[in-house]
Amino acid sequence: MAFKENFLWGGAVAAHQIEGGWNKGGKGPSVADVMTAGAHGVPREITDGIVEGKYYPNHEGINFYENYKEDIALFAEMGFKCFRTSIAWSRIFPKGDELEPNEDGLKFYDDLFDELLKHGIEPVVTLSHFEMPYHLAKEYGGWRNRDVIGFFVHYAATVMERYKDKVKYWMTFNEINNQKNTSNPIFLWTCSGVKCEEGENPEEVMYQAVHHELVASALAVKAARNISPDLQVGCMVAMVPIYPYSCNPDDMMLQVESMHDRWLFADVHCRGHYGAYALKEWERKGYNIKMEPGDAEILAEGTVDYIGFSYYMSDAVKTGVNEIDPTNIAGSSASVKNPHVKASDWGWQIDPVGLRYSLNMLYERYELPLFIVENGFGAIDVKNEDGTCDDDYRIDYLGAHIKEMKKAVEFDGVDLMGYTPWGCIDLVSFTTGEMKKRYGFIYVDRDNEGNGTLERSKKKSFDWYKQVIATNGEEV
Ligand code: P53
Repeated sequence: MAFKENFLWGGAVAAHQIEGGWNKGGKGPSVADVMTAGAHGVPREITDGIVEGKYYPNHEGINFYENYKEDIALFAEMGFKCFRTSIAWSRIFPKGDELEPNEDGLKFYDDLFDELLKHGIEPVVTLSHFEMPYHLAKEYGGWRNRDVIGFFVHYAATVMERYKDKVKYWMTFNEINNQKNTSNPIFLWTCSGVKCEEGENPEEVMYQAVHHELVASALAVKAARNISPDLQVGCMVAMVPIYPYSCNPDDMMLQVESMHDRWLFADVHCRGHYGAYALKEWERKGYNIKMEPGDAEILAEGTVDYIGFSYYMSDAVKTGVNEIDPTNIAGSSASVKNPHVKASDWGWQIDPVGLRYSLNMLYERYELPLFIVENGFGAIDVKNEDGTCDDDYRIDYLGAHIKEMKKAVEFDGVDLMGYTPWGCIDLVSFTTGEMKKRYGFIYVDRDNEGNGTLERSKKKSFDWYKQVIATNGEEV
């Protein structure tokens, strides 16, 4: 058998994309609550506060806040061993800088985790998934401000202490490396609550915010160790591996340089210090990234227990290309289309082999347990009259990825903890705010404008995934 007996099959979501109830139970607004809906090629607008008359799809999400019991029953029916979600920070600390947590918010997650455990489903929890309190972004400038470290660590320690007997697996910052792409303001905003001013260098601002987050992540790891030796804290990086377009040595070297954009974050999380290439980049560009005495020790002491990562697509780079393609979400300035792979309707390049490649690269580099906490196929689904949906393309996508993941375990010896496909129930797309970009095994009746009954129904992939789990990945 390829996968361990206790392999964590499940599904993944984020609070802001499913919960709704954006102002219920004392929750404060988060950075996701001021983002309007966009579309492929149409950016989401980040408004100054909540503006009347605008449509904010995350305000209602798919109303998991009130419907979670029914949804968890469906996950249990598929045989989920785990369920990855995030805690909405602003449910616990509505503004972010309070001393006392909001008991209603804490109670909501107690009930949610109890419901999961009742069904034998292990919660896997991200502390910060693009939903920091809006107040911290607006009044403090988000993670560019060092004070946010203290607020985050207080929040992290509060929830880890509260749920230590219910939640074993934690991750600090979702896709912390997304913000490396400063060409689209959505990434700095959602990762860090940062908006750049005229005349600022967004990359320098980004590195400063990232440094604060990395210190905060290390402090959260240290806090977890004091709370309970049972807790496992991981990082979470978006792994979009970059290939050289050709075997031209210049393309190969460009690939190595481009991959530094990916490694920088995981290097600090896993090794406890910045790579030499990062320090050289700051020196070359004249960046002044402020660090305090003691930061180096904190980073060294707070390395993670495992690596959580998302994998959707690969990318390729070619020398001589110098234009950013704004529709390429994965892209660096040298990105080109890979002629050997197809792409989704949103231009995400479909490459199952790239998952095996990623597992190998990560495992060789860090030799830490790996957890694929997101993978999936965003597509336009058509619901049949009887509520079913023939999403064979999704079965093909996920099946092909699971086969490659199996090779990584069987042939390459990678230590893999689990697999949680993204958006196991349809939810609000992060990059576009659409509902029609669907990932789920479970269809949710809601459209881009917020119309629909919110009724849940099973897609064809529902029974397929149930069988995958029942056979521990033997029948794909
Ligand atoms: P949507 C880029 C590359 C890989 C994953 O995205 C990414 C991104 C975008 O930054 O984001 C993750 O909904 C993210 C989820 C998100 C999911 O991918 O735009 O962790 O919150 O929903 C899918 O199709």
